[in-house]
Amino acid sequence: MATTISQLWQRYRSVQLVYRIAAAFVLGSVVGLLVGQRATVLQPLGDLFVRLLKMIIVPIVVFTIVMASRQLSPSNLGKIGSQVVVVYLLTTSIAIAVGLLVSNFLDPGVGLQLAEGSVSPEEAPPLTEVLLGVVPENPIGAMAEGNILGVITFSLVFGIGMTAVREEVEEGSDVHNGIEMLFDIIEAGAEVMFKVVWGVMEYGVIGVFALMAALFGQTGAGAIVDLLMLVATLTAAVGIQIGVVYLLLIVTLLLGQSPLAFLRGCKDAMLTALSIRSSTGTLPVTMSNADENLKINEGIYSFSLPLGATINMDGTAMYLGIAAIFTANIVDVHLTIAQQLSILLTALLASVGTAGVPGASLVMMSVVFSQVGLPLSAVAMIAGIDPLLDRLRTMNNITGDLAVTALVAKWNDAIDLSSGAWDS
Ligand code: DAS
Repeated sequence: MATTISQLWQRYRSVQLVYRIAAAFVLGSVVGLLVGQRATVLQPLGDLFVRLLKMIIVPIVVFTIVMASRQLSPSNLGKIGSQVVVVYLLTTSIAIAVGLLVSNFLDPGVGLQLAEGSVSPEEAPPLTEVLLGVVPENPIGAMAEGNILGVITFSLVFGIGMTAVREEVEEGSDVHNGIEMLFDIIEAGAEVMFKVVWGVMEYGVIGVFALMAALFGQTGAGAIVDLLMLVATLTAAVGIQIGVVYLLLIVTLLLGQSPLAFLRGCKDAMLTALSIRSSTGTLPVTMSNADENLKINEGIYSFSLPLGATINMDGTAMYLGIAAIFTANIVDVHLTIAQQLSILLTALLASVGTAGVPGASLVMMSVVFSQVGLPLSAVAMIAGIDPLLDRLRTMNNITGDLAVTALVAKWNDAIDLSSGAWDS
């Protein structure tokens, strides 16, 4: 009998671990502020945690996406897949518009002066290259380079190919048995990876403590105060996106459910995302919340959540727009509406290509900045507090993944809205 992803969950996840990581986040911050620069000696312990997270991303994505294909036949994957992708792109576009509107209203960065000698913008890859990058030229190369989007695309295509061939050949034939055996092997691989993920998360308690102590030890309270407006702008935009788009529009109006019940159902994943700032690293918890609390059918979430953890990054996309306005303000450049629209499109595509790992936006920010001619040196300045901002973005990212997954599940009668977190 095929093991389901949710059965893997029962065996390996530990909820109180999430709260230990959150406690490490607070304690590390306090220690960093008290100890100051000397706390940066802990940085390697934090870097080790980030490396461990990056180590597990490719195998987790490959095993879970191919395994998910076992539940979905090519026919309904087409229907469900297109619903998921269209709604993902819609919520991301709205998120960027929200970010730009809030930035134009709060004007973060006005009054700050960027140090002279800004770097001239490097040549930005053309938008078509960002789009074509979704298809890997070499799947093994994509895995080696950590091109997560390319890994997802190949895993999806391979998994759908396996289910398509299995449907075409005669049951009991060598090919049919071979494909079932390959699925079993991949399930065993997923089982091992789930065990490894929770081992990495156990270390995460130390890793998060070290990362936060080093961050606040380095920047101290002064630097943070200087950039508080950027944090306030992102916080306001995330609040609007979660409150209006997910809770009011999707959960209340389209699902007809209580927003509090939805938040209760997602709290583990939201807390984990806030703590480890990695959508892909949070994936095991996101899937568990979808399964156990939101009662979404595995055939939907085990496809939409790994995909969402990489291509649906509403918080990231909105942040790319906000950071562009912030940088324009600190170099005293006025962005025209046309330039802001080009930021919207670039941020949309850049967020699709952003991996769900800590600090991923920083890389894509240079794509957006150079697209509109903004100095890349600002990226280094914002990087100082990115670990703080990244948590808000990542929490928004996974909340959007769960809201859209619940909506698509309802459209396909694949969610039980009378039990779990909904029934309270
Ligand atoms: N940390 C990324 C994520 O995991 C988001 C970002 O960097 O913007 O979703």
